[in-house]
Amino acid sequence: MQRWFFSTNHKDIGTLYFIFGAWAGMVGTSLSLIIRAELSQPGSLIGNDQIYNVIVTAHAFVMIFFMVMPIMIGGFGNWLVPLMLGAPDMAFPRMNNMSFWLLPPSLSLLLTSSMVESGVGTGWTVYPPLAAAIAHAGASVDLAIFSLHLAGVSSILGAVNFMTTVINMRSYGMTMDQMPLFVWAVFITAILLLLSLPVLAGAITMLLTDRNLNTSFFDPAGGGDPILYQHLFWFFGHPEVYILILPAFGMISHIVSQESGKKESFGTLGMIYAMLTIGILGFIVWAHHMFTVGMDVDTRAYFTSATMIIAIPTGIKIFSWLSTLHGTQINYSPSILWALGFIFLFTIGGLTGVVLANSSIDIILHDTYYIVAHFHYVLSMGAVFGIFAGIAHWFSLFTGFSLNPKWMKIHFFTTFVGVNLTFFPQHFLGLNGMPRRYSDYPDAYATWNIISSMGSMISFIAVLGFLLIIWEALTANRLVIFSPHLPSSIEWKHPYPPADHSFMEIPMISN
Ligand code: HAS
Ligand code: CU
Repeated sequence: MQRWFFSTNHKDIGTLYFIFGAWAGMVGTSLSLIIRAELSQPGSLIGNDQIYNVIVTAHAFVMIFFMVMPIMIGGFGNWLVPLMLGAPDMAFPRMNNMSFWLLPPSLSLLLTSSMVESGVGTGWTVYPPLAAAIAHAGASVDLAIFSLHLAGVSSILGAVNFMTTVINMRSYGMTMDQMPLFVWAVFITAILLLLSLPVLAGAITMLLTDRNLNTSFFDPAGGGDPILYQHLFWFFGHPEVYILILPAFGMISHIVSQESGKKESFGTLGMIYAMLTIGILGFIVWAHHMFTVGMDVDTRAYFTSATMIIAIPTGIKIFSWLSTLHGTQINYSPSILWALGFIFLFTIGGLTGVVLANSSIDIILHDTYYIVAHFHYVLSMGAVFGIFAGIAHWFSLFTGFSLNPKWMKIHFFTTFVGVNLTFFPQHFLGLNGMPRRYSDYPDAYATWNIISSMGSMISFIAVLGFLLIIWEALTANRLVIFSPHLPSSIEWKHPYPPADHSFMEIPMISN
């Protein structure tokens, strides 16, 4: 078998995750384009609402579990955490390989679930009774559950690996408070994964037995309660959204501090405490996703207040990044452009989150496009901008080659226009009452939907351009030479030179 298949090297595995995540990203993008095509004008394109909902569900699953998480934690985490700790590799290198190889079967099960019977048209939340055996007969939902089981095992093993590595394999003399912020971010993300995924696994397994073995955990006819599923799902689901964003926070901190030219980022210890606070609070706010289930007013008041408190540590992070940049001469390189875009657009998404935290407002806005706008600002423009910032910043370390900076800037501005045109109008649609997860709408919603679909085409053109940029960088042979004596080439100012210099091993591609 090829050497890369069984590789236990954290860099090889990180690269596998990048390739896998990029591939899944293409699948997820294609699905999103089908969604925007269906919604690009009133009336029906696909002609089948179940299929439309299957596409929406698959889009969310692919993007969350097979694009963002593998790239951020699997790709950047594997590549950078051992280097930043001065460790020779991850703590459990062979388990690391297994974490990766659980993902392709998991993705296969998910894609199969969309292709057999009538697919999973439940949304990524998989709520019963819609996801139960009557509304979704056939094997589709079961296949999706198995897919999540495998992805969950992969992530739990990965989380154990990162936590063990961070706790035990820091280089001699590096205390926890001296640990780089990206390592902290991945460490806290791993804790969140370890504590939240088993709850999801429990919930979907209970759903599986409800569907197949005549249990009735979620079926009132047998004494069960469908709301119990929602509580279990969101006890996982809310920490999951911070799992998706914390590694980006970590990457943005490195980029902002490096690009500012200052020796250290503003308030490093405060950043650590802010991430810890976000991680802890993330576990006690879950019912803000369920304000419409008929909660009593005290419970609503509690979840509103607890949720709004998260704006404080998040604000600490935003203002610390801005303070780091304060007074510096910004050299608008691709990585700082993505980082600035991240800070600006993530803040917009965060502010609409605070709007939604108010339970009385949320009862109006729940299940409308306002929610879709909120989470795409924090995900498509938060998490994804973080990924692009990381690629712009570390591509040369990973490959030994350099990206064309001019094309990278064009890519940034095209993406910036595309995603804002796609998602900003969705705030208006939501405020006007357009519900999510429907394939058609009254004519009154046409204008903003047309603009939104045009925005998605611009983003798609940007994606194609990015593929071209990667291809050009890999074939143009502009070799980058790393040296501790070139302070600007990579973050050598920190006390963690890579444990080995294996970028010298990267074979030169000759053309
Ligand atoms: Fe969210 C729904 C509330 C952050 C992702 N979120 C979602 C969904 C996703 C998602 C995917 O309370 C939909 C799930 C589904 O399929 O149904 N979210 C928040 C709040 C925050 C937040 C308060 N979300 C995220 C992040 C995500 C993410 C990060 C992924 C990366 N979200 C909600 C609520 C819902 C929700 C409701 C349910 C809606 C429904 O009905 O379904 C916070 O973490 C955001 C903090 C960040 C900031 C910005 C920077 C802070 C500064 C400090 C000053 C700000 C202050 C606030 C003092 C706040 C600059 C002032 C307030 C003003 C409005 C001016
Ligand atoms: Cu939440």
